[in-house]
Amino acid sequence: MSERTLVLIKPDGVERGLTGEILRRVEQKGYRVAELKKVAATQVQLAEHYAEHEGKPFYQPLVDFMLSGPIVAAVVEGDGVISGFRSLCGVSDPTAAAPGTIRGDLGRDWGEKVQKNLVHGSDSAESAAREIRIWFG
Ligand code: IDP
Ligand code: MG
Repeated sequence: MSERTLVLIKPDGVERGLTGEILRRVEQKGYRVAELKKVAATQVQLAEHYAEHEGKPFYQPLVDFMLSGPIVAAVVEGDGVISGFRSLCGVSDPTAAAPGTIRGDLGRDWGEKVQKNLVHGSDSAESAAREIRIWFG
């Protein structure tokens, strides 16, 4: 089986009506959306998903943001998709993210304690396996 990554369209992306545009970019790149669902994240899922960031100043704002509305979770498949989707996303800070990327084209700084940057993508094979388990069981 080819590589799989966990993609989340965060509450800002869903709220702004960008779900289709983000999935379009994934599909247009040639990746396959293998699983897709709209969910309300739970505290337990987010504590596990963002465990590496616990204790950082943006941790609680990040969790509150992820609880603020529905998210769309997807498993995306294709050779090289883990780093390939990170490239499609651009860097975390939407102001610095390059034009042509999801965060660079569609995101901006809103002056909040957490950067609302539309999407999450797993950063390694280990993270992908762990995160797919959290969101898809
Ligand atoms: P990533 O989503 O690009 O992998 P991470 O460093 O894993 O970025 O951080 C998780 C999320 O936390 C980011 O996507 C962003 O929403 C938020 N975040 C990260 N660093 C900061 C920061 O310095 N200030 C505010 N929010 C941040
Ligand atoms: Mg990360």
